[in-house]
Amino acid sequence: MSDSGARGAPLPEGGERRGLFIVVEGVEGAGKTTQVSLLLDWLRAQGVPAVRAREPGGTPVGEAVREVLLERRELDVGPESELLLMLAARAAFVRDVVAPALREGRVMVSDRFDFSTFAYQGYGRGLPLDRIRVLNDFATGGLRPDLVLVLDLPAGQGRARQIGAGKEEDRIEAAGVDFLDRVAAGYRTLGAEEPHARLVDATPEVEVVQEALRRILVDHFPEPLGAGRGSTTTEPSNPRTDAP
Ligand code: Z5A
Repeated sequence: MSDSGARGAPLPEGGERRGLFIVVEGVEGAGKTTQVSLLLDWLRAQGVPAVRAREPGGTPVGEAVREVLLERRELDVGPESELLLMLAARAAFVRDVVAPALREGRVMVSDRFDFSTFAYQGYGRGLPLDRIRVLNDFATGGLRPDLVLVLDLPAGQGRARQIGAGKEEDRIEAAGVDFLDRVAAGYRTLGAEEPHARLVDATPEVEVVQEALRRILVDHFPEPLGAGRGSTTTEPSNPRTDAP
């Protein structure tokens, strides 16, 4: 088990934290969904009780917030409202999804968590990071991930991948190139400076990125992730079949 000091406060509503909380972060198109799917395949093939989730989402409240914030492009949502809605979704996500999984000893792999708020609402929208951290701690009860894997990709490359995949811009992505560049730079800073984060080059092909992620996980968690219990070699998988 990690002793990185990133685990934060006790679980909401008590209980022992027996599992691991791993988060994959990065700009849109960085490959989070793809990489989370491959990690889940790899973990489950080793017999690790792994589950996946995404933010915003994962609960009825979270999915409702997701719809308002991402799909309702006609709404004029100010930065403060955007922040508080994200955190409202996070409070439910931690209480109803993350904490039970950690109590049950599962390895939770989440597509986005609090670095998204620091990157988009902090570095991107310009809200003060120190205030965001205080409000985020209130929403999470102080619970932090064991490890955050930040996929590092210039925002333009991520958008190009999304266009290639036929994905339309959501309300937040539509904020413009400068905004997305600030978000990407923010992620780079967080990935480099936060002690419980690792920055991973997301420009190579999918299998190369996956191999890098697996090596980091084996290095960090040799016990629960079973170093020697399975190869880190990427096996064939269809990442889209395991979407949330
Ligand atoms: N948001 C926020 O503002 N504040 C918060 O606190 C939180 C979120 C939690 C959620 O979007 C939005 O909410 C997001 C931030 C905001 N809005 N923006 N911007 P989301 O997470 O649902 O979606 P996304 O991140 O914007 O996009 P995505 O589709 O999930 O991207 P991805 O998961 O990183 O990439 P992918 O789907 O795995 O791959 C995209 C395409 O690239 C696909 O065709 C892949 O086959 C291809 N791909 C993947 N990897 C590679 C490599 N290595 N090489 C080449 N091509 C690749």
